[in-house]
This record gives sequence, structure tokens and C-alpha cells, in this order.
Amino acid sequence: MIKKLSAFTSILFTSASAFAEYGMPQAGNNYASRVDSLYYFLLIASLISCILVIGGMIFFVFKYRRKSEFDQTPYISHNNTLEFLWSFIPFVIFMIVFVWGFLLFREAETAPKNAFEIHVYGRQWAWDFAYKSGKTTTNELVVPAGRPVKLIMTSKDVLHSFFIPALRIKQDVIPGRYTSLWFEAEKKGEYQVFCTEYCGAEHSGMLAKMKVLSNEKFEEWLSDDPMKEYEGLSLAARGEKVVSKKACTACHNFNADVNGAIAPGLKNLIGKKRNFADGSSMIADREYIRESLKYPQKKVVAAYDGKAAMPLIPLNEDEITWIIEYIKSDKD
Ligand code: HEC
Ligand SMILES: [Cu+2]
Repeated sequence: MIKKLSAFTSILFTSASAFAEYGMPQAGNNYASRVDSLYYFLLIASLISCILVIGGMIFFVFKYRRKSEFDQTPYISHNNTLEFLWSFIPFVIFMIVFVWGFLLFREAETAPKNAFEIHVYGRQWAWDFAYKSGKTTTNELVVPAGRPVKLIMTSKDVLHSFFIPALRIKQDVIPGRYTSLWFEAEKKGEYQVFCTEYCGAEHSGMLAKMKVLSNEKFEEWLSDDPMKEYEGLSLAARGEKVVSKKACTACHNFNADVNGAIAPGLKNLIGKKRNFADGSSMIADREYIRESLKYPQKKVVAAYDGKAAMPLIPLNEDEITWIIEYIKSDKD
């Protein structure tokens, strides 16, 4: 008996955990759990109404079906009590959902005054982050745990949308205007960030990681020497690191010299002839690469006129040198 019971409970637990996989993604803070509660309330309320309405329909179809030729439909004009109940009860449920949703929405919309601010730029197809200390990252949002964080966001090209499923928040990122998003991450760890507004060919690759660190670790990270990760590397190897960190590789293939679907292949670019959209042409040199990075729209390669544009990605002089060395280097 006890054996059977424990077998039964273990089946119950495994199916419950299997069900959890189809349920909500992990909740990174208390706000996320409260959004889930509202969702479950809606789910259960809908399930109960669904059973009542469809069950009632099936019941009446059977009970009042025409049993003989002489069956007559009874004449019913109305029923005050019933009509009141089936209007008033849904009204109460709707009002609960509205007020509950409104309170959560208002909380998500009003950032505390002392929030730690981080600038976010969406671009085809990466997320750039800029901290007030001057630190910048791409596709890596590092935040302190247990401290309100406010993201001030804009787009460098088209419409994007910043979505952190674990925190149950998302917000459109719009060219030519600022939008914001705030949250307080409670649990340390790594979370996925998505772009949820279709923004072109590589939209599905527009992913970022959010790293939640303890406050001390975060302060340490923020004041870290940005050159540390390049120590001991050749200039070309640093360039390779930069182009992958800045997500140039979302558009360019650095190991091929043929034109890709989205952007030119950049292998052995120096010394190659380039034709531009304005009809001019030149032999690519260092100066041209530098100009392509600093003023991407100045010379547009003819084959890509009117297609995905090269975005302006902030790079310092060191990084530009490394990228040029990387483009020049042998890659086989
Ligand atoms: C959204 C896609 C995209 C991203 C990201 C991107 N580029 Fe480009 N890039 C282009 C396109 C399209 C062109 C061709 C049109 C033009 O010349 O402006 C181009 C042109 C260039 C050129 C001139 C190429 C030639 O064949 O003449 C260089 C050099 C270049 N990009 C380097 C980079 C580097 C380095 C990065 C990262 C810091 C980068 N690009 C990021 C799309 C992109
Ligand atoms: Cu996007």
C-alpha cells in the first residue's frame, strides 16, 4: 500500500515537473512571480468559464433535443436573475483582472528615482550598452543584484524591442526617441535577453545575456581595466575579439572575400577595387576601412545600396587599428 502510494506520488511529482517545463520560464524576481500569478488567475478563470459554457451547451443539446415529432420549443422571454448573474459575475472578474493588471503595469512603468541608469542602443543586429563610468559592452548587460536599474533605450536604425523573459518585462526600442525600462534583479545568475520586434534578416540572432552580479562584484566589474582581456594577444587577435564582441560578424564574414547576402566579405579587403553607389570607385586601403567605420554612409558599396546599412558602432582608435590588422592578417 505504502509502496503504491509512494510510486503514485513520484509519478505525480515527475509529471508536475514535466508540466513545469511547459509553464513559465524561471522567475528572476518577485515582480515576475506576481505577473505569473495574474496569468494563472486568467488561465484558471478562462478554464472554468470554458468548462461552464461548453459543458452547459453539450448538456442542453442532449437534454432538450427533439425526442419526438410533437416536441415543441418552449417559449421563454427572459429571466432577470440569470441575466443579472451572467453579466455581473464576468464584470467582477474583468474588474479584478483590470485593477490587478493596472497595478502591475504602473509598477513596471515608474522607475524609482535612485535607479542605476544604463544606456541601451539597439541596432541591426546587436545590443550595445553604455555605463556612466564610460564602460561599454555589446550583447552583455551586467547589473547589480537587489538594486533598481533603469535602462534608457533608443535605436540606431529600425524598430527593436528589448525583452527579458525572466523578469517579465519588455519595451519597444525606437529610432529617434528614448524609451525606458526598469527592474530590480534579485537572483544572481545569467539570463537571456531577446529582441522581440522583427528587425531584419538576423533578427533571431539579436540576443544578449544579462549577468546579475552581487553589488561588490558589480562595482569591481565596472571599474575593471578594459584592456585586461587583450593582454598578451597580437593586434590581429585583438581585432578578431573586437569584431566578435561588437557583433560585426552578424553581418560580415571576415574569412571570405565574396559578397555575402547582407554585407561584403572582408577577407583581404586591402588592395581590392570597390565600386560605390554614387558611381565612384577606389582601391581599398587602411584609410578606407577607417572611414567605413567612422562614417559608414560616406561610401556605400554599390551592391548594397538600399539594402541593410552598415551601422555606426562606436570604436576607439586602438580598436580600429586592431580591426584593420585583423582584416589584413592571414586567415586560413
Ligand atoms: C547590420 C549589418 C552590419 C554590421 C553589424 C556591420 N556592418 Fe560593416 N557593412 C555592412 C554593409 C551592408 C556594408 C556595405 C555597404 C557600405 O559600404 O556601407 C558594410 C561595409 C563595411 C566595410 C567596407 C567593406 C567593403 O567591402 O568595401 C567595412 C570595412 C566594414 N563594413 C566593417 C565592419 C566592422 C569592423 C563592423 C563591426 C564593428 C561592421 N562592419 C558591422 C553591414 C554591417
Ligand atoms: Cu531587433
